[in-house]
Amino acid sequence: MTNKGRIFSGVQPTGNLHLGNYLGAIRNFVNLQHDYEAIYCVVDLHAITVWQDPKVLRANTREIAAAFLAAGIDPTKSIIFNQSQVSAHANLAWIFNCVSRLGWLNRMTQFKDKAGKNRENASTGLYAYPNLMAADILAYKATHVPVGEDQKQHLELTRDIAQKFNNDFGVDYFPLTEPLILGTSTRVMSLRDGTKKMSKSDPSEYSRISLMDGPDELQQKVRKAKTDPLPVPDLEALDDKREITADVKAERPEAVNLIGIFSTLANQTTEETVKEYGGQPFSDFKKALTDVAVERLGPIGTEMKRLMADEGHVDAVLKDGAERAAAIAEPILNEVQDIVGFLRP
Ligand code: AQP
Repeated sequence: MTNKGRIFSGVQPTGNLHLGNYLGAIRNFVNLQHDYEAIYCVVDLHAITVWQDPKVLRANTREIAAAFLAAGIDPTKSIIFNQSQVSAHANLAWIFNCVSRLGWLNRMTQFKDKAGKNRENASTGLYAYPNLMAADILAYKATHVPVGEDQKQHLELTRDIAQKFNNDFGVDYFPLTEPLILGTSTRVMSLRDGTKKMSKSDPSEYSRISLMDGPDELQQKVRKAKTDPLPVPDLEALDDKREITADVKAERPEAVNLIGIFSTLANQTTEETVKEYGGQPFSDFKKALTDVAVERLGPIGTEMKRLMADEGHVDAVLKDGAERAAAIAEPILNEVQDIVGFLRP
């Protein structure tokens, strides 16, 4: 393992890859690959917990792989692959279905959000999703998982499963994986509603910035982003940690969200941003936000489009990644099978 340990993280190929996925996850993946042995997965098994058109699923799988590459993940250094191609994930998930408890899954807020009122009609896969996520991570005995804030609860469940497995079988086998919730944009909010997270499944295109938006789309979306009549908050809106106070966040969620996005894209602190733009009308600040978004996201979108037109290259990266991932996960699965008592004649 390289220096600090081994990381695993995944993104679902469910289309509409957005700025939240980039700032909360993919951007960190790029930085972490220098210090950790990194395994980055396009989690297609997770995607089918809700209906996916097969043709679209294939295209979306390539889209995420292209985003990983375009953002700067080096496939010769890190592993990039799609989950279904390494059977250890599904195998270990079944074992974890038998370790994990119904009571634990019943507490998962993501299932409640995603199943909504139509709970009886949700797939059993959607319900058991966190067990598969634990298998994804523990099939590699990953020490750390970089994720956005929304995945923290699932990570805690992964630790519970690891601990129960170790206790049940009297072994010290699985590590207690730590989340890495990094950066200033661990929870990017919708451009239409600052109390809802930016999400792939929001029906409004104007709620999110897509990684493949061109300059015109970026400008339009930022211009239409909801704000309030007040100017950009100034230094008085900061607490003693030099972050926006909880009161201002609660009163002006959309304004605070745009400041967060700007600061992260511009690689500067909240304090630097409010010092520079505090008191100015939002129309001016939105121009600056558009410029930095075009500068930072434009090249990634262009490279993604180029890669998506080169299916052969993307598929070759995924195939090579799956072989390297399987070489790590298969021996771990075999050891787990021995611990559980499965005969391997
Ligand atoms: N709004 C967000 N802010 C910060 N990080 C985010 N992530 C997702 N949304 C935000 C992080 O992106 C990674 C990949 O997410 P995913 O595609 O596997 O699953 P998700 O969390 O279900 O993504 P979406 O976009 O929100 O999709 P839907 O609409 O289906 O729920 C994760 O590390 C996640 O934390």
